Amino acid sequence: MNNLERRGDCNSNLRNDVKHKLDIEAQQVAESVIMNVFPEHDILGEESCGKPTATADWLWIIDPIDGTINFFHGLPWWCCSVAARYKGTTVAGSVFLPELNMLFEAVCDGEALFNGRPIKVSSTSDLSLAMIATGADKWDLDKRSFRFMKKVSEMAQRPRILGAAAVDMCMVACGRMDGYFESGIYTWDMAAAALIVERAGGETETLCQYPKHRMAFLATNGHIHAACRKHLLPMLSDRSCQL
Ligand code: LIP
Repeated sequence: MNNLERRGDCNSNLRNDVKHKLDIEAQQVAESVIMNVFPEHDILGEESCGKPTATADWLWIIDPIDGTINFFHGLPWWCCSVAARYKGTTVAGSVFLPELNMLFEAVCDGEALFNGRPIKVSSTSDLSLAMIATGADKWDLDKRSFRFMKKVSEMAQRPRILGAAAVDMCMVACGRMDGYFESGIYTWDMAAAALIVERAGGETETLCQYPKHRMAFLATNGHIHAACRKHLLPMLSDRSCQL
């Protein structure tokens, strides 16, 4: 938190993304802490400085700042996300929002917690009454841009673009959102929050897997999952989906 005055300290500020120096510094701190205790483990992160290929049984998945552009512009809607996987299964995950002092966490055989208290997904079962978080999908700004935003707007009561995938999914886990979908997020965006949604009684699904850890991902309260999938999956078939 003592780096908030460095919000503007970025390596690049582009139309579609901000590369922030604190992303790299925070990743390095997280890696050194983990490697000091578990030198034989592997690490995967958005700013990964770790080993290039994951061969160990244990893999730590780190997004030091999820919601980087929010952080850069001064919005508190960003988080640090860490997950631990054992032989490919996520066994623990935590998502912390430093400026809002909100900690979401879960282990694979326990309850999802928000600041230490159990949470559960919403009971909304009518998709037309659901609030769904999504992303801007504005890449390339071609005719395909915003088509997912348009679809979510059509199928749900309201879409919301809040700019931090892991936080959006934690809102699903605590019942303040009914679902989350994005057509292109990364393993480090979703790894911890997906476990939290599942342990809160929700459902998560990779609708399409793309190269380099990128995917189309859906997380819901479970009740609206099939309806969301029915609307979204046909839109994904025309991309390099590996599923
Ligand atoms: C962000 C995601 C967000 C997505 C943004 C960006 P970052 O991650 O959390 O959901 O819409 O495009 O990818 O880059 O801030 O860690």
